Amino acid sequence: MRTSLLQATALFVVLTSAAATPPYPIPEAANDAPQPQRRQTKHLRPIIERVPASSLEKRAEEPLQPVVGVKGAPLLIPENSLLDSQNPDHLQTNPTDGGLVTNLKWSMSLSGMNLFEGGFVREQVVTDLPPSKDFSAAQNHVNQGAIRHMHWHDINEWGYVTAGSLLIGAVSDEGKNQVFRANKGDMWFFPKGQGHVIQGLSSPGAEYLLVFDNGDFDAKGRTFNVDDWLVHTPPSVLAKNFGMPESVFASIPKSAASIMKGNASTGLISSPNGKLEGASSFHYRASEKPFTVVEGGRYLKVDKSVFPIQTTLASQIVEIKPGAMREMHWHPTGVEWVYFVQGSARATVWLGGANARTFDFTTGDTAVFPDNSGHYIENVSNETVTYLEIFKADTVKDFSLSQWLSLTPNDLVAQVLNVSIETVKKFRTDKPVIVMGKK
Ligand SMILES: *[C@@H]1O[C@H](CO)[C@@H](O)[C@H](O)[C@H]1NC(C)=O
Ligand SMILES: *[C@@H]1O[C@H](CO)[C@@H](O)[C@H](O)[C@H]1NC(C)=O
Ligand SMILES: *[C@@H]1O[C@H](CO)[C@@H](O)[C@H](O)[C@H]1NC(C)=O
Ligand SMILES: CC(=O)N[C@H]1CO[C@H](CO)[C@@H](O)[C@@H]1O
Repeated sequence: MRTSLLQATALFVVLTSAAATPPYPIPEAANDAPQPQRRQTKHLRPIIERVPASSLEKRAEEPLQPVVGVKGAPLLIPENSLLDSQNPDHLQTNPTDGGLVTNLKWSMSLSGMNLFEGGFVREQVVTDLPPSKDFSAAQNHVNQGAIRHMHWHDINEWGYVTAGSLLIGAVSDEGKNQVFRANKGDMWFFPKGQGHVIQGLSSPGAEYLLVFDNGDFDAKGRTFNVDDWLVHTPPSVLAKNFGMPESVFASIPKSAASIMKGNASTGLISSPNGKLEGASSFHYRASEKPFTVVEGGRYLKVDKSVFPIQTTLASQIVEIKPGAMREMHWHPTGVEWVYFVQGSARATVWLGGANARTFDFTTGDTAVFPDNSGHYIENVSNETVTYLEIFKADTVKDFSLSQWLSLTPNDLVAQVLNVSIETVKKFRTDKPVIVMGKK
């Protein structure tokens, strides 16, 4: 069954010389032929579908198609319909999208798990999401009693408890200490160089999200685990440093695992130098703070004014009711890093110069919105969307589009937007943060 070069050349000559009368039939008006009636949208807005696990089979028969109005065509080859259904605004490109916006989304589900006896860690670093130069993140699990080894970093660390509760301890350079219980919804902040330890308290375990103010979390010289230091120090030096015989250090584990199983600590330790509390506290009890409640949801801003030690990685927890939306806005302080804790949402990121792209998000997704980019976040699910906004700044600052437009002379704005002055007068002058909109 070998085809010689000569035969192949002869075939090529036949095909090219017969171009005037193709050797295959062309159906008449092929382009107008009715396409198989598969799922498509008659609206500008794409069909957003979530996939209940029970209907996976049905979903496979009737996948979402890259068709919006008269544009696009159903796929002819098998596709990853599960992934497409999570990214409907990529498959059915929003007609108002345009230009080029590179990918701004990463799903923790695409990160490899580091599994340990006692828990796991998976990360989003700059090589996963290249525009995330200012931020990296890690999703962590510690079983009850399991310990995240004592360590410090050369970058600032922000933590948020997503499930269960943790025991966290730290000692300052002045020898003051703090041991606290961080419950679900609480935050902490450790400035670079601040040693700390984390242990799971609740059963069966606890989970937390870490965000660092540098995208390259895996760089050398970033994480300093105490046992790693001790096993890489001559035993005679350990003996001299601690004033004890070398033999007592022979049992230090050689493993480089960052999480180990263990038993819950009593948490009891007092320092003769005093406690870290008040403005020196590393703990912010966000779970006990009142959110600002608005019609479309609620939010909690945590910046330096309420959590003094947090000089960067200011954050805002936002909860958007079904159908509501984080209003159109932008941030003057830099790139925004985002993490979706719950629910499904979509956001269009606009970079100026006619560049806009709509992304869909669901639980466990991270994203970065470029410095000063215009955006909104709309709940497109039937459950509350909870997400975190993080900034490499000591404050959370944003400009509301509607507030800007409503508080500029109305007759001027009406001309710029080519709408009536009456319309401009109806724009909100307050800053709702989350809007319910009109049905
Ligand atoms: C935890 O406690 C149990 C029972 O007291 C003990 O057998 C075990 O060695 C302890 N585990 C660790 C890691 O210390
Ligand atoms: C939301 O609930 C409504 C009413 O039960 C249902 O028609 C709709 O399909 C649901 N939408 C989503 C995205 O689940
Ligand atoms: C302004 O709006 C009117 C319709 O109300 C339209 O005819 C006109 O072309 C618009 N002007 C511009 C500059 O788009
Ligand atoms: C309550 C409400 O408005 N829910 C909406 C959330 O978004 C989805 C998708 O757009 C709609 O189907 C729901 O009606």
